[in-house]
Amino acid sequence: MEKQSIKEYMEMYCKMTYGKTVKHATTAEVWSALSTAIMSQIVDRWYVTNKAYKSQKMAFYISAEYLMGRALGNNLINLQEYDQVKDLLKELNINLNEVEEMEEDAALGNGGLGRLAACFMDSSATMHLPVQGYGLRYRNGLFKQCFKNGEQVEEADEWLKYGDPWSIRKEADMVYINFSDMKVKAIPYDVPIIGFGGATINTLRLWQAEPLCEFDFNLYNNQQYDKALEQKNRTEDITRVLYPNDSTEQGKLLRLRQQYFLVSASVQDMVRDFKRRHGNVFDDFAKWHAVQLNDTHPVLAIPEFIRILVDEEGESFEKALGTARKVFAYTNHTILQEALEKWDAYLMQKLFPRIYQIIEQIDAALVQELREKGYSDDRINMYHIIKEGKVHMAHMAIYVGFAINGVAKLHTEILKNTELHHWYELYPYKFQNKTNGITPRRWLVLANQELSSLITEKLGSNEWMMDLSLLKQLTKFVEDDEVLERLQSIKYTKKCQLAECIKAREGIEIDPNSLFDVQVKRLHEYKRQLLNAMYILDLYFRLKENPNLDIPKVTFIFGAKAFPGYYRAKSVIKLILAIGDLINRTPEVKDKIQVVFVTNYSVSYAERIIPAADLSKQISTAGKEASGTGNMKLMLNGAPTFGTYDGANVEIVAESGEENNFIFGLRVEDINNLRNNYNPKEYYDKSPDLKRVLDAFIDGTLDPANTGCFRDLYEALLVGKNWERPDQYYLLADFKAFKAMQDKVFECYKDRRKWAQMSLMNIANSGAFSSDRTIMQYASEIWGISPIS
Ligand code: 4GP
Repeated sequence: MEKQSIKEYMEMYCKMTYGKTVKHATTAEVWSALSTAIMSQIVDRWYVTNKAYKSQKMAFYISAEYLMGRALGNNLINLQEYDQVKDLLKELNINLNEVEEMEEDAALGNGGLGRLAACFMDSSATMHLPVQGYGLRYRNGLFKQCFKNGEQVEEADEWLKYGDPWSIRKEADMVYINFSDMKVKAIPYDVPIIGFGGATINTLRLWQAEPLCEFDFNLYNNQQYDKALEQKNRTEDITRVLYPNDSTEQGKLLRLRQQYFLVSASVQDMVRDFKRRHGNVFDDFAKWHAVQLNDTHPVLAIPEFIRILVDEEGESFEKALGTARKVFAYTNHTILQEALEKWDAYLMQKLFPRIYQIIEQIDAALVQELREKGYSDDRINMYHIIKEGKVHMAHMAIYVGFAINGVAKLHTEILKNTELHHWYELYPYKFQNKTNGITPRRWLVLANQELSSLITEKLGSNEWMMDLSLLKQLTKFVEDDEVLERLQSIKYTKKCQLAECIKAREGIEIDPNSLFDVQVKRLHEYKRQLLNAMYILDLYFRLKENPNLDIPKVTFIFGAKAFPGYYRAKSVIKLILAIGDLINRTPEVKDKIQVVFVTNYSVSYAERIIPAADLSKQISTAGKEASGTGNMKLMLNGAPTFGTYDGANVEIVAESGEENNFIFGLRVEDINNLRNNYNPKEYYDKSPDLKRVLDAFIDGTLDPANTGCFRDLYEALLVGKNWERPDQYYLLADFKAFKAMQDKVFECYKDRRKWAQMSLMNIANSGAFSSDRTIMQYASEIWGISPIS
C-alpha cells in the first residue's frame, strides 16, 4: 500500500466529510477516514476476485448471524500492513490503538454460531475459496449489556453511529420481497472479507429492508404524520434488531419475516446471478452453486428456491425439488430442543401462503418416498415436516439437504445415535462431521501480537499463520527454559493489559499476579456458569473458616450476556455479581480471591480476555455443548482447559494430552445411566459443603434484604419447577469432581515452569482447530469447490 496516498486520502476525506483536516479530526473521524482510505486501496483487488469467481463453482453461506467484531485492526493484519499503518499514523501524531478502540463491534450475532460464520468468512478468503456469505444488516446488533443494581440491563446497540466505511451499498442489486401483507425492498451492503496476504477478497452480502416509498404523501398532507410513516417503520423493523424477542405472537411474526426476508433476497440474488452466467437450464444449478444453511434459521431458502423455479421459471415441482436436493446442505449447531425451530403452520400461512403450500408438497414427497420404502404410518410420523400444526425446520433441511453436519465429533455421534437417529437410519450417507475451528489471524496474530512474534521467531517464519499445523514444531521447546520464561512473561504482559482495560472499563482493579480463571461465553444453564459460581461460594466459605488455606491468589473472570427474555440466566448473572460483592465485603477473603463479571462481553472484549487467561473453563453438561469455539481460542493462547468431556473439549484433550488439561465430571454415558434415578437432593443432604452453598442462595447471605431473588435458582436445583426435573444439568452431581479438579489446578499452578510447559503443549497442539482446516473440509467434502489459483 502507498503510504503517501493513504495520507492524502485521509486528508481529502476529512475535508470533504467533516470540513476539517486530519489534525483536527476526532478519533472516530480518523477511524472513518483511515478505514475509507484502506477501502480505496483494496477495491481493485476485490473486483478482481469477484471476476475470477465468475467461472467457478461457488459456495454460498446463508446465516442469520455474523458476529464480526471490529474490522480495522483485523483487516490491517490480514493485509499485513498493521505495522506500516501504525507508523504512518505515528507520523500524524495518532495512536493506532486508540483509533481501533473507537470502532464499534459489528455484533450481528448472538454467540458461537455467529462467530463461527465470521471465522469461516476469514478462512474462506485466506484459503482462496470461492465462498460468499449472505446475512442481514441489522441496524441494531446484539444489545449492549450493563449492570444496574446488580442486574443485567439491556440497551440498544448503535453500531453504525460513526458510519459504515466497511461496506458498499449496492443499490443496483436490490430485489423485492413479497409478503402476503406487504412488499419491501432488500438492499445489499457488500462487506469485503480480506484473506490473509490480501490477494483474495471475498464478499459478505448483508441485506437491509427498506420501504418502497419513504412516506405516504397524502396521509402526511392530511397531517396524519405517524400513519404516514407506518409502512416505513414496519418495513425497517424487519432488519432493525437481531432476533427480536419472540415470546409474543407479534415477535414471532417479525422473526419469521426476518428469516424469509434473508432467504428470499439471497435466493433471488443467486438465481439472478446463475441466469446471467449460465442461462436458464436449472439442471446445472448444482454444478455451479452449493448453499450451506447455517442452522435452521435460513431453511426457508429451500421452499423459496423451489417457488422461484416453479412459479417464475416454469419448472415442475418434482424437477425443482430434485435440484434443491443437490444444492442445499445443513449444519446443526445444537441439540437443545428449544433451539430446533418449529414454526406454527398458521403463521407461515399468514405471512407467505405460497411458501407454506410448497412446504406441504415437500412433506408429501417425503411421505411418498417413505411409503415406497415400506415404512409404516407410525414410523412416517417421526419424519413429518408438518406435524401437529408445526413446521419442523430441521426435518425439511435433512430431507432436502444432501449433507447434514454436526460441529464436533461427539456432537455428530450424538446426532447420529440419538437426536436424529431415525434420520441417520434413513440417510446414513448424508451425515458428516466438521469439527469447528477459529481463525488464528484474529485470535492470535491480532489479539496476541506478543505471542505471535515469539512463535514466528522460534519457527523461523510466519507461515504458521496460514498453516496452523506448523505450531506442532513448538513441542521441541518444551524443555527450553528461555522459551518457557518468555511464554510466562508474555502471559504476564497480557494480564497487565487486561487489568488496565478492566480498570478503565469497569473501574475495578485486579492483580495480574493472580491466576486468571476465565469463563466467557453466552449465559445458558447448560454451560453451567452456576456450577462455577457454586464452587467460588464454597471457596469463600472455606477461606472464611481458614484464611490460611493454601491456594494461589485467584481472579475469577466471567463474561456473558443473557438473552433478554431468559429469566433464569439473568438470575445467574445476578448471583455471580452478588458473590463478587460478598467477597469484596469480607476482608479475610478478598485478598485471596476476586470475582469480576465484565460488562458487555463482546468480540473485542474477548480479544483482550482470552490472551490473558491462565485457565479456560469449559464445564458444560456432557452432551450439551455441540462444540464450543471459545475453548479453541483459549487453547491457542496457551490456557489449559478445565472442562468436562463435552463438545470439542474431547478433541482438544486428544490433541494436547489429558496431562496438560483438567478434565472432570460425568461423561455422556454416565449421564445416560444416571438420568432416570437422579436425585440431586441426596447430594445436598450428604454433602455439608454443597448444603452450605445452596442455603446461602436463600438464607440472606447473598441477598441481605431477603427479597427471595435467588429462590428460583435454589428450587430449580433441588425440587424442580413446573414440568422440569430438578437440576436438569447435573450441577450437584458434578460438584465434588469439580472441586477436586480445581484443587488440582491450584496445586499445579504452584509450579510455574510446569504450568508454562502445559501452556506450550496447548499452543503447539492447537493447529487442528484452525477454521482454515474446517473450511477446506466443507469445501472438498460438502461443497465440491476448490481454491482459485
Ligand atoms: C453454538 C453451540 O452452542 C456451540 O457449541 C458451537 O460451537 C457453535 O454453535 C458453533 O457451532 N450454537 C449457537 C446457537 O450459537 O445459537 O445454537
